[in-house]
Order: sequence, then C-alpha cells, then structure tokens
Amino acid sequence: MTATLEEQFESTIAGHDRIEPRDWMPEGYRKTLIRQVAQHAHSEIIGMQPEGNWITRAPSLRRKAILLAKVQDEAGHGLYLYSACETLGASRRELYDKLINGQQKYSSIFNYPTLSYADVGTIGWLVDGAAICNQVPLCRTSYGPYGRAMIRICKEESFHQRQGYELLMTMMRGTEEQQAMVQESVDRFWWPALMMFGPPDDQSPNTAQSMAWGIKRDTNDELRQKFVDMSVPQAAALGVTLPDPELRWNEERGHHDFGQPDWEEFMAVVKGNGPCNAQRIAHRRQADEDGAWVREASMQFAARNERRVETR
Ligand code: FAQ
Repeated sequence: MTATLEEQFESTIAGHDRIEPRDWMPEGYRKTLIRQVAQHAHSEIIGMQPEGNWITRAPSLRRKAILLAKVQDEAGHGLYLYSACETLGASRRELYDKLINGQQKYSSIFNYPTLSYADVGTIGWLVDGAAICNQVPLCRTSYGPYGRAMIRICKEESFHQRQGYELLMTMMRGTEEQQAMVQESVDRFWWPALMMFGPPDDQSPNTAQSMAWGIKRDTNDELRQKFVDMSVPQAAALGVTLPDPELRWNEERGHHDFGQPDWEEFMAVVKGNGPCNAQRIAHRRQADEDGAWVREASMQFAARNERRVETR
C-alpha cells in the first residue's frame, strides 16, 4: 500500500528528516513557516538600524570597518531568509509590504534605541548571543531551506558575538567612564534580550504545534534558561553586573534562577508601541521609496534585453 502524502510528511517529521520545497506539506505548516521565517528576515534587516546609527561615529577606523562588515552581514542574513521564504510561495515584495504596513512582526529588541557606542558591544554580546542560542537549534529545523540558511547565519552571528564581547572587554580595561558606559548599556539591554525568546511557554500560542512539526526544536523558556546560564559566567569575566536581584545559581536544578522580564512592556513593544517602532518602520519605508527608481530602471533594462534576444 502506498503511503498518503500526509503519512509521508508525518514520517519525514518523525524521522527528523527534512521537508523540501517540492514536498507536500500541510497548509498550516507552510503558513507557520512563512510567519516565522519572514519575521526572522525582517528582524535581520530592521536590526541593521540600531547599530547602523553608530557607523559615522565609530571611535576608530578599525571599529568602523568592523561595524560596517557586521551590519552588512545582517543584510545578507535577511536575503538568505527572504529566499528561504520564497521557496514557500511568498514573494519578497509581498513580505516587504507586510513589514512596512505593520502586518508582519520583527524582533522586539530592535525597537530599543542605541544611546552610546557601548551599545554596539552589548548588541554583539547579548543580542547576537541570544540570537545564536535561539538559532543553533534551528539549523536542525524540519524545513530544508530554512535549516541550511541558519548554518551560515549562525557562523556569522558567532563572529558577531565575539566582536561585541571583545569591544566590551576593551572598554572594561579602559577608564572608569568607559566601564560605567558598559554597565549602563548592559542594564538597558539585559531584559529586552531575555524578551527575544518570546513569551513564557504557557503564554506562547505557537510553541506546541511548532515543536510537533519540528520547526522549533526547543521551547521559548528552555532557550531563555540556556541564555541566562551562558551569560552569567561571561558577565563575571567581563566585570559587569546583570541587573536582576533574583539571579542566583540553583544547585538542585543545575541552572540559574532569574526574575521575569516586564511582559507588559514586551506586549506593548510587539504591538508597535516601543520606543523606536515608528522610527524603524518609517526608515524602512523611506528606503523602499528611495529605491523605487532603481527597481524600475532594472526591470526596464531586463525587459529591453529580453526583447533584443527575441528579435535576434
Ligand atoms: N519580538 O507563540 P510565540 C537577530 C510573537 S534575529 C516580536 O512564542 P513563536 C539577528 C510571535 O511572532 C532575531 N514578536 O511565537 C541580529 C507570535 O506572533 P503571531 C529574530 C515576538 O514564533 C542580531 C507571538 O509573539 N530571531 O537578532 C517575539 O513560536 C543583531 C506569540 O509568540 C528570530 O526571528 C519577539 N521577541 O516563537 C540582527 C528567530 N517573540 O504571529 C541584527 C526565529 C514572540 O503569532 C543585529 N524565530 N513574538 O501573532 C523564532 O525562533 C520564534 O519565532 C520566536 C517566537 C522564538 C521568536
């Protein structure tokens, strides 16, 4: 007896194998992937803005070259992810319109401002650190093009995390003023970094189904715990304090206990009311309008070349 398409899909998922673009997949699986991968792609390109803010004010040519390369990498990550999304039948234009019209989300973290150069280091250490924690398991996600994109992205994010940590370490070896800048920056970014993993599991409507489909390999709370456990020794080596009075090692659990982020603030930011939401979208919309003539010209150019080939 031949297996039905649905049975084939289920057995691929059960065997931790990959679903590829031409394979049959349930509509819910396709929709969930488009939602998550598009949100991820949008996060990468919106994420260029907070750090991009400091490119013209980098303290040295070396720091400027590093920051330029990092921000450029984020654009590349966005492109891989939009391509992965295209294999699911969603065009880049459609996704981009949904981003600038507020119909699709991007990570809450990029709605916070970058107020000092130390924030460039803190974003590398904590934001890229949280991104890696979340994304390494996604290399084993069940959808082939997404998992393969994640492999390269994780390698680059890992480099980003180290450059951020190295920048903070340099500042911590500097003047008292520089050390205070690092501490102030970590105080602002710690809680928003914890929010990157999404709402607590008991308030996460998508986790159970996404885990069953192998799209997510760990829950939001599992990854948040992993990130806290990873960050505590790194903070100690750096000489900064994490701004959580409830943070302590729990011998019995073999993990750190920690306080909860302000989930009301998280919901407000996700709904568009964070400190920089309007600015981030306005910037993206402007970039889209400014680039319209380039897209138009290249379409005309391609059409003209096609006509020439036809008349030859
Ligand atoms: N921000 O049911 P769940 C980066 C939404 S890349 C905004 O738990 P899910 C690189 C969620 O979409 C950072 N919205 O959802 C970089 C859902 O919305 P909907 C991005 C959030 O999908 C570094 C609703 O809340 N990474 O940083 C957030 O199962 C430096 C309910 O939540 C990814 O996108 C949030 N933090 O789990 C770039 C990784 N959390 O549509 C530049 C891939 C949740 O149902 C500089 N994504 N929501 O109304 C994922 O792993 C998952 O989508 C989660 C959320 C874990 C983010």
